Amino acid sequence: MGQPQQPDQAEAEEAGAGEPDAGHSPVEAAGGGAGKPPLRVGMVGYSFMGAAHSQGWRTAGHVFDLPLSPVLSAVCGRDGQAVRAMADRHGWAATETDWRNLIARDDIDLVDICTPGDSHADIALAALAAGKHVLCEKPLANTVEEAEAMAGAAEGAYKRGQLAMVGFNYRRVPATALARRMVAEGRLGALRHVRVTYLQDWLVDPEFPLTWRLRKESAGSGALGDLGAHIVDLAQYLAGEPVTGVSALMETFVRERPLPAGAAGGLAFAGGTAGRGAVTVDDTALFTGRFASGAVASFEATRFATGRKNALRIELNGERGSLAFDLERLNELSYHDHTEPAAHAGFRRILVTEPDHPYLDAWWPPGHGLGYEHTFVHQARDLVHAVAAGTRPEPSFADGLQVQRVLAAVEESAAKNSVYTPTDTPTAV
Ligand code: SOE
Repeated sequence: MGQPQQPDQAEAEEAGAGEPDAGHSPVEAAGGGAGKPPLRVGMVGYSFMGAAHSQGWRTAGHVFDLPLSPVLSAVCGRDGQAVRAMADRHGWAATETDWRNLIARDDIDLVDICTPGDSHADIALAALAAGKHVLCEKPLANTVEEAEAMAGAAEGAYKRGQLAMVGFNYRRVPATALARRMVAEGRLGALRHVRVTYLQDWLVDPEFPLTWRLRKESAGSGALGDLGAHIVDLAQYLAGEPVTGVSALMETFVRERPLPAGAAGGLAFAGGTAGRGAVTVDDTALFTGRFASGAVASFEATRFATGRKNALRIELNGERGSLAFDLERLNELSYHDHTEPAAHAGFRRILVTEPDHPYLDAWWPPGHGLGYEHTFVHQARDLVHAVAAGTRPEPSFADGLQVQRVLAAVEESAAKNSVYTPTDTPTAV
């Protein structure tokens, strides 16, 4: 399978305006779809997340028996040449250089938004108004106000038969889905602690340039929105309840960085730089939180955890047992059953590769593990099923709004010397 050529290409350049690319003939549907009605996807953004979502759409129908067959109809980005190269590599039939033209196409049923956060609201609202289903990368938006508008529009659209989902892909790791199932079965009993960290280190070098993820106007926030959004969603999803308030601390360690000379987007950078500019987002966010049930949580999101590449770890402790997960060992789930006799109780490793584990009936024999990209295949699978059945997909835009409220409360608390800050009116998760 083709990997993205340059995961760090210009994500910030992806949502712009320009001329449609008319001269390319369609390629085949994403497969496994003989005789099935199509679900025609148009994607905005074509870099790291665009590549990951492409994997999802292209593979889902080959692995799972889906009611609709995903078709990679068109991909959109401002740089016509770069987006054409991406389309050829990943199997998209056509390209556009203006997202408005993509939305206007009548060969698109679903718009998949993989751009930086500053364009999520505009694209999602326009796509819903045009009658399309929407999948939007996380975080849902850059502000609570935008997220509220999006969740409101999604609710109205749902009544017209359109669906809207947020791309919190870590819900779709078989081990986290199994953890959710075990919590819902009551295996942990009353929940006491949720302990979650998301650690990366790609900003440790002070000469790493000021890309869009380091600018408030494009990313909304830093480690908080990028990584914190994931762990807030995962914690709420696994606990089965929303965070109701937080006390937070945020820090920006490197306040000025070189400006990239050209377009730059991702987590590795090879281009030139020119001048310096101010970093306007957080490098790290640490916060504690409360759940309505009385359980408490701690969160840490950082891009400065030297040596940690993509370490999302979550542990839940309840009165009857505990669960622990580490994204860097994503085929495993640790479980301690506290009702067993102390003499032989203890954490044990569940190898989450059995056919009766979530998503795994369609994959490889036990022990033949999955990876990061499969979360995007599962995301596509779940959304296709929801579209076919007309059921509300999860995580919904309302769930994305709830996460946004927690992020806003974290920023407010950090600005007020960590004072405890409620998350407003929590929606169900
Ligand atoms: C960068 O920190 C990033 O690519 C996030 O934006 C993704 O959401 C996460 O899955 C991996 O890391």
